[in-house]
This record gives sequence, structure tokens and C-alpha cells, in this order.
Amino acid sequence: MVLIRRIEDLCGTEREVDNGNWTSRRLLLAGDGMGFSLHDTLIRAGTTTEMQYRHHLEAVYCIAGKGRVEVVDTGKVFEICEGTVYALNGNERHLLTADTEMRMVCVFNPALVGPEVHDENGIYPLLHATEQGVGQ
Ligand code: 9YT
Repeated sequence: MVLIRRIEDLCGTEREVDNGNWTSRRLLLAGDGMGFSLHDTLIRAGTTTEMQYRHHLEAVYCIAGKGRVEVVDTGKVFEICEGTVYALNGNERHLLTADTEMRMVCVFNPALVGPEVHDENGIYPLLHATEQGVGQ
């Protein structure tokens, strides 16, 4: 069955997750059975967020805005603007800075279940979807 979902349908629901620096609109989640999750994320202008996805691979495609990502271990900085993708294929700890509001299309493997927010180390827990909802 083809799944159709629109960003406006997610506003104010549990699929819209806000951590202060960003708002993630989670279009596809583990329960949708695609094997990845797909998010439309807005990063607020002037913010820097430290993150590390220890349990997930993430690709981030910028479709609007300007900023940069710094890989903490190497100090390498990559400028990000519309049309740029970065893929964290080594679970790298990184800093994302938004000069202007950035709109990012993010794909996670394994798929996020839904309620994940960063812990104090910028990490998402590895949750499992259950028939009842979220399990650990
Ligand atoms: C670009 C990035 O990693 N932002 C943090 C939010 C995350 N992408 C999400 O949960 O959508």
C-alpha cells in the first residue's frame, strides 16, 4: 500500500519533535516498515548543536540555508549549503552550526522509532518499535 503523508499533517503531533535548536518533522519512522526513517528538519539560525549518532547512520541533505559541520575528532570543517549532502558513515561526533535557518532532509538507518531526542552527549538511544508502540 502506498503511504502518503504531508508535512502539514505532522504539525503539533508526536511526529514533530523540537529540541530548541531544531525541529524534526518525522515523515517516515520505523513503524512505517521502510527500513529507514526520513525527516524534514529545520535548524534554527545562530545555533550550534553537538551530536553523535552512535547507534545510527545518518545522511543529511541541505535543501535551504547555510552553515557548516565540523568533525570533532579531526577538526575538519565542511561548508554546507543548498544542494550539499553530508553522510556520517563512521558515527562521527560532530558540530552543526547554522548561519541562517537550514532545512535538512535527514535519513536514519536503522530507522528512528519516533520520540528520540539527544541525550546529554548528543546521542539518540537505540529504540525498537513494538506492536504496542516504543520498546527498548
Ligand atoms: C541535522 C541533524 O542531525 N539535526 C538533528 C535532528 C535530526 N536530524 C532529526 O532527528 O531529524
